[in-house]
Amino acid sequence: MKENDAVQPARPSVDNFHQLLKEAVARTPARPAVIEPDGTGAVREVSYRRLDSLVKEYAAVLDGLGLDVGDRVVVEADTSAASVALLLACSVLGLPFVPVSPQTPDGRLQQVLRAVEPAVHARADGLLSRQLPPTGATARFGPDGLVVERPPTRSVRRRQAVLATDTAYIVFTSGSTGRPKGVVMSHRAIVTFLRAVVADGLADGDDRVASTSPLQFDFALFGIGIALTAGATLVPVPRERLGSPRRMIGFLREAEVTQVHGVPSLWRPVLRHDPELLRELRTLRSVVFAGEQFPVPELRLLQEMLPGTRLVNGYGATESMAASFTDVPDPLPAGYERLSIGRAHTGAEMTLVDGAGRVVTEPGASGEIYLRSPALFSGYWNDPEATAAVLVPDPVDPRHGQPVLRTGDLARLGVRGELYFLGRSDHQVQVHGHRVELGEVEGTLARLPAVTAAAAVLVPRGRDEVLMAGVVLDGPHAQFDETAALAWCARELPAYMVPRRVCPVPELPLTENGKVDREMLRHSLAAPRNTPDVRRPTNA
Ligand code: HFR
Repeated sequence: MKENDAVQPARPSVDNFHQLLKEAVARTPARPAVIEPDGTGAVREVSYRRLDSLVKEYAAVLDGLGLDVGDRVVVEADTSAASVALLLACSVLGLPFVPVSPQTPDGRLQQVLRAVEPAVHARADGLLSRQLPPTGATARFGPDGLVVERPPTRSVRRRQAVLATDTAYIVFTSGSTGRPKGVVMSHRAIVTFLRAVVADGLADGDDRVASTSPLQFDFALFGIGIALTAGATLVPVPRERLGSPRRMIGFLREAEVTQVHGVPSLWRPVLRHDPELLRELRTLRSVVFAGEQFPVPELRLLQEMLPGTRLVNGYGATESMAASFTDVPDPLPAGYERLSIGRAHTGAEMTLVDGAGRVVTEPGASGEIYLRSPALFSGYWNDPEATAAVLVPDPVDPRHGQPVLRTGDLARLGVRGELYFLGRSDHQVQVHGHRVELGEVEGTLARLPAVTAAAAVLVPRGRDEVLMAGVVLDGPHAQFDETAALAWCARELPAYMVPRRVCPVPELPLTENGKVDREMLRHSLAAPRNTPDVRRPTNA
């Protein structure tokens, strides 16, 4: 670099998240990048060319703030053309984005802000203001631009360029055990992963990919990334559409969506109340689900309502964005209990390790999944101990020094090397000294005719803990006989795995990311009304 050159603004490397947009704009500038509500009840198309100009506009404002590569930007928004543009503008300048959804409670947002100490907290236009103490710079953004309300203090520029190993984003996991952890993903990790998954055929330029997860869940970032990489059209589904089957299906049908991304619970309302509505989705070619096991009875009904539609079981953790994409057999064979999570996408590999630390090679044997991949996360934000616990030496040969991801998931090895998900190692609970896999209890309950979904939890009872289960029935008027259900479990499971109670629940409580909220379920099942055999105070 010549001596008298002014410091060049950070120039991104080729495998920067923004590069995915550059390539899509070069290929199909006029194609819609995003289809979104225009605020009048209709939808508008935002072309790749228009998205690119919005990115440039945002990047110019951000670049003027004198931030340094690595300074964080918290983006509080739902998925939209504007929020996608801001993620890309941050990427081109090497500013890690930290997505949070507007539903994030103040307390949790505070935890994230304290952890990442963002240079800017950018909020989408139209969001109600929060009662938060000022945390430094704030900005608002929308289709008309990015406006800095309170400028950040200028950083000393210590970096010269944006590299593939720099951080693209930090996503905070719900941290089921206590404090949420920030998963740090590099540009190289996500670009390598997204290119591999599109090359494996998950989506193409003709797809209209509907995204239904909140922005702080990397399933939403996955939908954005897949659409950009394939040059497809992203169709964010407005949150208010998700609760009502008719409104959700209506939106998907009118937008002529070809692929829907969502957690299994996304489908529960329409499957329970109005499954025939699904037949209206004539343009739907594939459904990608991820995040937890799809209850088999519900999956069967979904498959029946969407004949010929590809159902893809996407498995993986935020620490690698995902690991495998496996087509659900069509039709699902009878007695099919455990969904296959197949084998890792091209460019990655899953290995099973048993309790003794040996690599599992025998079909039928089970162990913990270790993931080998160039798309692994860089570590947990500011938490080297937690990082060292999951980025571990390769169990096949630790000497080469390349770490692998210890997933905490258990799986069984199939005859052709495919894996069958068994559950999380921390969903193994001890009941009276016996190890119980909660997924096994849930799978057995889900085989009862009236049951469409089940969740088992350990509920404190006095000094003891007892196994209890909540079940969702297939329709608001379905009959349920708890005694018969318990007898069924007693026939199918060892005695120590039979729940003390099986309680019909109107719906399973869900976390912010749409997964079954076992903490919430434990509290509701422990509530007095659910335990009639507990002696009531006689003051009634
Ligand atoms: C996950 C991980 C994001 C985008 C994940 C696309 C895909 C996957 C993701 C979502 C996620 N069957 N159990 C399954 N990043 Br495709 O849920 N990430 S996470 O970090 O919040 O949770 C854990 O969820 C895994 O370790 C598993 O225990 C569980 N899980 N997918 C599946 C699953 C069963 N398909």
